[in-house]
Parts: sequence; structure tokens; C-alpha cells
Amino acid sequence: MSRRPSLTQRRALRAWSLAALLGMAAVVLTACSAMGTGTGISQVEFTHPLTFPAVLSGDRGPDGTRTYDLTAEAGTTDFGMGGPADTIGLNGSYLGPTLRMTRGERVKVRVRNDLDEMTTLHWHGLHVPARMDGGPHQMIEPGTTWRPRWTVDQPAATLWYHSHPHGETAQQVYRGLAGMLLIDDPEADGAGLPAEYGVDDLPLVVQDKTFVDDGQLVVDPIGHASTGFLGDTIVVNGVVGAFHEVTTEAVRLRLLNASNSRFYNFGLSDGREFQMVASDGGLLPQPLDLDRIQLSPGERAEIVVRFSPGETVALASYPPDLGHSIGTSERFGSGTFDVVQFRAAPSLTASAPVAPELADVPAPDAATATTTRRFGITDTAINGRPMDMGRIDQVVPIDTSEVWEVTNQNPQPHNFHVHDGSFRVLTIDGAAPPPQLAGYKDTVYVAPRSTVRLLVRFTDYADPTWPYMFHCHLLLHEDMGVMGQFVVVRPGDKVVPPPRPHDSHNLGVGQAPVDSATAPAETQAAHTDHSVRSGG
Ligand SMILES: [Cu+2]
Repeated sequence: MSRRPSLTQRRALRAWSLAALLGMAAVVLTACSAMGTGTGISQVEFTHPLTFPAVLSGDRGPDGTRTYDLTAEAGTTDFGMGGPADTIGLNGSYLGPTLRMTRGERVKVRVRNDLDEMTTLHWHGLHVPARMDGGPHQMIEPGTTWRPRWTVDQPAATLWYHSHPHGETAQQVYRGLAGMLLIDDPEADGAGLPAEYGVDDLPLVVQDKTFVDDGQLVVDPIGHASTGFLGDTIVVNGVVGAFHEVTTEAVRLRLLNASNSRFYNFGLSDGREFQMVASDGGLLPQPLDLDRIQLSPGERAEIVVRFSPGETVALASYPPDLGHSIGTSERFGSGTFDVVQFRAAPSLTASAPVAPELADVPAPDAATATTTRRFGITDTAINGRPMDMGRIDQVVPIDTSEVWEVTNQNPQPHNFHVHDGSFRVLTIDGAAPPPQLAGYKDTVYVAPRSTVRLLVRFTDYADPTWPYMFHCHLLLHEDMGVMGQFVVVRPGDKVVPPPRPHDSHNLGVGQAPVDSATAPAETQAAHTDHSVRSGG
């Protein structure tokens, strides 16, 4: 089986670079600040029609299971930056199709790896058994196929998928291994949201890249900032300088921050308000009138924007509010720049108003929690321990509410992502969260020196061997070890730590069922909890 000969070298280089980064942090930060290196966005002309990933709805078999085929492959992609770039993607050369799944259906995905390097595919925001999660333990060797399956049991939401091999996530996602995953739920049909994909229901995979003169991507997972790589060019759905012809009065934007470390504070270029209708895990209780929505890496939001005939307005990003960062936010992705331009037709098709009530989202009740766990985040570790694939950090009883108290102990930004569904934000530094964070979330910003309290509950899929991950979703930090593992157990379960990868050429390979068609445990009894959800 072919393996990438450069893997060890690249890891050695990264280790060296990390040492340099940490050892000379002050110097690096000062230098970055002084030179403004690589953090600003170059303004471009908006001359390319925005394109949308193909929709993959799967094939429904006689037993009702819907099967999706994804193949990770290498190729070249011409971003119009001087020539083709070497990229990787799923069912194409860059990014992957938009997977659409309907609540209640059984699904199976065949993920074939035609790359010459190992990868994984993680379903970010999906409620799935741990061994179907596509985290670092579900490595897919080159030339093999991984076959996860599960039953979709969570409300309508904008999720995504991306590769998640430990230590390699930043470069693989940057090179293209990511895509949208949309959950459809008939219960959400009454929300009055635009729903014609690619017309008035637009997925926007927002990333920042840097190109060299011949059009190749600069692949630099470490970057110049302590938070990781920042590109100088915005790419939306793989398009640089994208515009979209608006034909309807209202357009729904499904915003995904799929960047390595850049924060976006989205708003319209003329400052008009929009309606935020959904966060990471699904619809908000009511639409929120906002003029900004800030997303850290991994977060999503759905917004509805209304247009007037004949106008041109852009979705922009404004300087993010990162809290008590050292110095300015420049090196963490700042500035004001346009992301994608919208050109409204001379006459627009009428759009339905957004319903005043979108979904039943009861207030979270912290009093239901039986345990409080504390997570202290630093540059390279959580609770002082860098990620170890052979160590279980937290053992969580099934179907029990807990408070997870996450503290950023650094003077720099982090965020926090929990696998296996959604949580609720209880407080941020003791105060109630703003309404845009009051719905179902799976990734939340944790400002420097701040504490965010989350209410979590894992309703089913107990498995004392296969862990889920919690981690910072700034991809450099994740790769560097700002990640931990938890198992969900039933009373009396004996926890068996997963195998620790022991050789450099076989990074992260566990006992994951690669190339196995064996049917694992599927949906167990569904539980319903009205304040916290990990699905059912
Ligand atoms: Cu971080």
C-alpha cells in the first residue's frame, strides 16, 4: 500500500516549527503585528459566477437505506489565480458534494480513499455512534473504503463534513477535503425559508487561501499567527471573486466558516439587517434581526437577506470582536472586506415572509445537570494534557445532563467543538449568551481568559471503547493537541482505551472497521430531551 514518504518529514518539520512558534511566540507575534504579514485580505473583482456544490441525495435501496458514495481524490483546480493548483476533494478535485439527508432515514456512506495519504471523514454536528463519527480513529487507508452507517435523527440543520486525521486536519481541509451536509426535516417546512438550492437557498463554504504566482496554493498549516494559517484571498465554494444573480426577494445563506483560523464577522456591505434563522444545530426559536453574525472556524449560521430589484450589495466581513486579545485582532483575521457580491435582477420573484416562530427550543435548565467538568484550554493542551489517541479523558454516563465549563487560559482566541451533536450555551463569563448563541450549538468561541459554560447530554450510542472528540476547531490548535477524547457509557461498562498509534508511518490507525461491511450498532431507543440534544 502506498504511503506518503514525506509524512514523517512533514511531522518533523511541524514539530520543529511548533517549538519555534512557542519558543519565540512574543517575537513572532510582534513581527506579525509589525509587518502585517499574510493576515489582510486582498480585495478582488467580483467577476466569477458563484457555483454551488452538486447535491448528493444518495440512492434508496430496497430496505430503505440511503447509500451515498464519496471518493477522496487528488486533482487540480483552477481558481483563476495564474494557473491550476494541486488540490484534493471528494467526488471532484476540490471540496465535496452537498450531502442531503432526511430525518428518520437510515443512511450508509461508502467513503473510498483514492489519495496516496491516509484520511478520515468526520460528520461535523451529526449525532452518530462514535465508531461512525469519522474522527482520528476511523482512518481510511489509501485504496480502501470506509462504510459508516447510522439513522438520521436530528432536526433540520446546516452541518458539514471534513477530514479529521490527527495532526493532518489543517492541511487536508485547506487543500479541499470538506463539504456541506444538510439535514432536512419535514417539521421545518413551515418556517417559510427560501429552499431552492442554488437559487435562493445558498450554501456558502467560506475559506481564506493564499496563492503563489503560478496559481498554486500556499499550504502552510502553521501560518504566521499563533492561531494558525491566515490566507489573503477569500474563496467561496471554491470560487475567488464570486457574484450571484439574485432572482427572488429573499435569499437564505447557509454560512459555513470552513477556514483554518480566520474569524468572520459577517454583515451586508450597506449595513442592512438580515434575519438569522438557524445556528449550528438547527433553527432558532424565532428569527433574529441582526446586522452582524460572527463565526469562528467550524461554526455555521443561516441568515435570510432581502433584496430590492436592481441593486448590488455584498456579503462582507467586518472586524471580529474577539474579546480580550493581546494587542489588536489583526493577526487573528481582521479588516473589512467583501466575501461575495449579490446582483439583484430588475424584477424579483416574491418570497414568503419568514415565520415568526421557527422551532421549539426550550430554555436549557442547568439544574438538570448532575456533574460539572472543567476544560482548561491552552496553546497545545486541554487540562494540561495534549491529545493522546490512546487515552480516554472523560467518561460520560449516557443520557445524563452535565455542565461543561470551558476556560480559555490563553491570551489568544480558541473555540470549543464537541462531537456527537449539539449542546446549549448556559453562560459566558457568568452572563446569559446573546440570542444568536442561545440555540443548538456544536462549536462556540471562547475568548481569551473567558469561561463558557455548556449544557451537554449524550442521549444514546454508549460505547466504552470508541471515543468522541472535544477540541479547539482552530485547525492548527487541533493538530497540535488541543483535543481530548470522551466515551459515553452505560452503568457498569468497562472502559477500554483505544489503541495508541505506535509508529510514525501508521499515524492514528486504530481498530476502525475499514473496508468492513459489518453492520454496527445502529440507532438505539430514541430519547427526547427538550433542552439538550445529541439526537436520538
Ligand atoms: Cu485553539
